Amino acid sequence: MTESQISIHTGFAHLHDLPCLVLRWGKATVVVSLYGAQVLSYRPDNGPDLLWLSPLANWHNGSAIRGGIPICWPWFGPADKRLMPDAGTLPNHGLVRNRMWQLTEQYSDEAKVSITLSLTLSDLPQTTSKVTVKLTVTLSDQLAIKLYCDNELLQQAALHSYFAIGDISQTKVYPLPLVYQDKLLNALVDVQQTETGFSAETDRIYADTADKLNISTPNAGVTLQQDGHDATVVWNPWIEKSQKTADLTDDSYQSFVCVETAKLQLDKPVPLNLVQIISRR
Ligand code: TA6
Repeated sequence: MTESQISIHTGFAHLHDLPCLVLRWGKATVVVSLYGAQVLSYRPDNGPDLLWLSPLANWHNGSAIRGGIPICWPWFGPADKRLMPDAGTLPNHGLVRNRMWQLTEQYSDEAKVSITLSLTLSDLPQTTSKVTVKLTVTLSDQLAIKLYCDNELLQQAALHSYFAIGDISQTKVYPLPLVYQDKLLNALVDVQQTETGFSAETDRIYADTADKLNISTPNAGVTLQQDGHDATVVWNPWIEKSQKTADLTDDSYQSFVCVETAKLQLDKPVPLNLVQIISRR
């Protein structure tokens, strides 16, 4: 019989006053912040956390928490001008990382434990009507994250997952397409191999990625199952951007890689149903 439990908890790591939910299924635990509906920790057993949280992460003064799985919605990166003329005034990665979500559903049995957090907004640039976005977190022998919005909107989204790694110089992500959009060069780049390593700042959008990706790093590895996506973003800030980013330490780049399941197309209004499933390899 696998014990499962959902509990409310104040604080996680150095974020002592943060309202959180803790999900337990057997020896597995997940911590989810109500602020931003952000998964902060996933430990499949008593072993290491598969996710990374910056030691300088902050949630006050409207900050987005640096680490875990930030929710980028209803746009990714800088808002696209197709959403509104003065998109430049809008925050990076959408409107929901710094808002308090509500717990609207919960479920637990011996097969799994699950919560759903919801947020209703009436200040989207895409529409004047109220829109509800939901996040369902399901823990079993894997961690499934589903971000969904039934409204047909011009909407982008990303599950901006920060994965803990042992050594950035020995970390690889694969299989990836042979072409990617390099956000640093603002250009399409062709490559000859279907895996990427890391030796400099890396900020890439891979379109039409496989449903299954792997992150390999010394002593550990993660498998991702993706659904509802049209792209995967791979990011590591490397040295200079780590030094310049307030909520990263100078050597943070050595400790995480972001592999982000994303839905970026903006050619027509559609509902959203974006899934990332994380399991240890
Ligand atoms: O997903 C990669 C990226 O878009 C990078 O360009 C970098 O900006 C990163 O997200 C973090 O963004 P944030 O707004 O959380 O600092």
